[in-house]
Amino acid sequence: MHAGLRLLFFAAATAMAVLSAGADAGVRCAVLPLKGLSGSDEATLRQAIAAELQDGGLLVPLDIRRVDQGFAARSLQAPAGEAQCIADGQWLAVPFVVSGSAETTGSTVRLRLAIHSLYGARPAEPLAVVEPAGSLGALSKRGGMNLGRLGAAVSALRTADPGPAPSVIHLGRGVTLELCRVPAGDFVMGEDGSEADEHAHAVRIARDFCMSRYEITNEQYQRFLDDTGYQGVDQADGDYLKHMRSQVRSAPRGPEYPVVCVSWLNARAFGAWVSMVSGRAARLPTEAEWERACRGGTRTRFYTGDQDADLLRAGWCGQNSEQTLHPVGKLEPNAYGLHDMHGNVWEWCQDWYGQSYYETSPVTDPQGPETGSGRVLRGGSWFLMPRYCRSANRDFRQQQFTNYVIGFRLVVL
Ligand SMILES: [Ca+2]
Ligand SMILES: [Ca+2]
Repeated sequence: MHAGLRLLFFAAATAMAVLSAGADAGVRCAVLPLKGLSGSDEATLRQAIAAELQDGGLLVPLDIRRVDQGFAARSLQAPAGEAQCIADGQWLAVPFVVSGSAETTGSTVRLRLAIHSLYGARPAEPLAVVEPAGSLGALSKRGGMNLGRLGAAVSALRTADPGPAPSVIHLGRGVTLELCRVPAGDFVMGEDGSEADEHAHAVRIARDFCMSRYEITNEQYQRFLDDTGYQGVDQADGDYLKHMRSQVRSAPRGPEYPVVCVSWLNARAFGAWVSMVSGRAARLPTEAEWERACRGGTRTRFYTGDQDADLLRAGWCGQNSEQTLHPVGKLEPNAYGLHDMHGNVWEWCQDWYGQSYYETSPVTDPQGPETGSGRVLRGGSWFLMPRYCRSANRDFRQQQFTNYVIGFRLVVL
């Protein structure tokens, strides 16, 4: 991985990525429903908060109606705590959320407003808190709440020191593996009206997990081979490079490209090595973990939207790849910070594939069928039409199979 990339504080990187989209681009945020107020008072104050943040020139709050519709559709209330703020921000796909509560004494309303960076090292700790108080009329007057500190806290991230390292595993010789946190929670897995094996159903991921931010790269895989002398188990007698050369004459072999021509068995072995090196359990994602991670809180076909054109911002597919794989991390990440979940290379999952598995799978942490003839592949590749790169699309191959469009990433607990 590029040395500079390793050092970037995740929150700062996110803020800068958004800001670099254009000189006038603001940083998206969402003002969540206020606790302790209801009806028109809540609506009035929250609109005023959003307007004042927007006036600050840096933050661009989502339309309040859109936030409320999302809450209503999910039967959610005002956030009960920091963890809920983070979860809400993630399904709203914004890097920052503002949450608040109010206490009313006589005609005085005391607000406590906090802003959270969802991708900081400690998202549960607010970046800044303000506590304006006054009558409803005074607070909802333009600029009446003095919210400058909330915007300033976001602004400060742009120039901050790199700060605490993001979650990183050191693989030796300066090679690292960056991780993103994927929150526990409920989501709808699958997509009705698409392919027969994608029956939409409720799934619960019981605990947070980390996932590698990028597809595993040549550099990382080579560290594993160098460190262990591992001889591979696959249809190419373990010589993944020889096999790869035979299939793609001019395949990019740079360290920052996703490793390909690795069987499921070899991907699993890489996970075991990372476990040994890091002292943390590392393995392939279950199919449910993979889809939870890919969606980043969305229900759309791609984490960027429903249209094929939306995919092109996030994933290398047959329409934008120029018929080759690409270095990891060049396109738009999802709300969890994960790159290339759509396209570039297919990704092995831990599970056996079962065509009708979704009909009978347990709600909580499904692990795939007991047995099968192939292992699950997810996300599509640079080679394929957009519909094969959807969040819900499933495929499979035998576990010793390798080719030049299949790679993987890891879950680390
Ligand atoms: Ca991929
Ligand atoms: Ca499929």
